[in-house]
Amino acid sequence: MKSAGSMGINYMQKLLTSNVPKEVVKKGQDRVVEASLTLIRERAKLKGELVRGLGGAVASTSLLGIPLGHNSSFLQGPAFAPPLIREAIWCGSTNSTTEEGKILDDQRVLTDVGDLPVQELRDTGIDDDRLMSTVSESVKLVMDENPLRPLVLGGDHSISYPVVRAVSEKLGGPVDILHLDAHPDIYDAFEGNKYSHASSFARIMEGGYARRLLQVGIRSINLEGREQGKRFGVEQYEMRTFSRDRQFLENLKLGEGVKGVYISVDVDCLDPAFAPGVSHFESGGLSFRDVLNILHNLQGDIVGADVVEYNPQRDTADGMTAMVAAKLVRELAAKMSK
Ligand SMILES: [Mn+2]
Repeated sequence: MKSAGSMGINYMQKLLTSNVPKEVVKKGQDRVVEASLTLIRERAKLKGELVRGLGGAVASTSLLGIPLGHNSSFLQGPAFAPPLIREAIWCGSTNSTTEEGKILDDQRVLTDVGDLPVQELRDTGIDDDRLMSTVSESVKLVMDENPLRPLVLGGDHSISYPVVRAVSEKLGGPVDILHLDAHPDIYDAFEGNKYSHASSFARIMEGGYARRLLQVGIRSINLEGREQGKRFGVEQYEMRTFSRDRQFLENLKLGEGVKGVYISVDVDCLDPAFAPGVSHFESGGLSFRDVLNILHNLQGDIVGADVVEYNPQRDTADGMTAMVAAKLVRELAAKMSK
């Protein structure tokens, strides 16, 4: 079996094993990293100027795509998700007003800075330490442009670690995290990969980037998941007790006394009946309305969010789950903007 670090699309180790001198390769990698960040930086600047010019926004959601799938333990499809989620957001089958009345084609509510070119970056042979740092940098570039706040389109769940790290570092302290998922993603490492999509919340808790971590929708958890949860003081709300916890979870108040609230939504928090386009089918999940009730009623200053693990390669032919992911993004964008 190939190691996690060598999996993925168009990944060329050849550069590193060729006769090209190491420093030449390194310089080339530096240039591609910088060029990739320049595109995000300039788009974020432009969108920031636009939103500030329009005036009146305290917080304004901006989409940032991280098309990264190689840290999945099973399937790689989430690398292809961001453009399909965008297409579904604007596909015209519905209007641009969210359930709570925000208008998405008002750019003070929603802008887009595009995708970090993850495959092109990996194609230079950079390792995941460098790649994840570049993801963090891209998030900080969005946050440089007040009042823009990042809503990140995954990608597999490994991206939440560099994204939350960036948000916390930029704001200068921990956040409270609401994490909706079938899985706790808190393995110390999975199959030897510390950046695995099943380990992102272990890295986040170790880094001290979260004061509270609430995991909701959990229904695939083993002994290590529970022990790691205890070790880090995670509040794990399992589906088997959801009917009991519902009242509490639908009236959350988070982020007071810290830098705000971060929301991470793994599409597989939903029952596969609602969202079949995910890598890991885990029955007994949340309904779409359950998720919206939790999100709509949450009180707190949302400083960043992600929607991850949509896998177009598992979706129905008509892209049903793309619409589901898009609606999550729409409602979250509306909730973040103010
Ligand atoms: Mn999951």
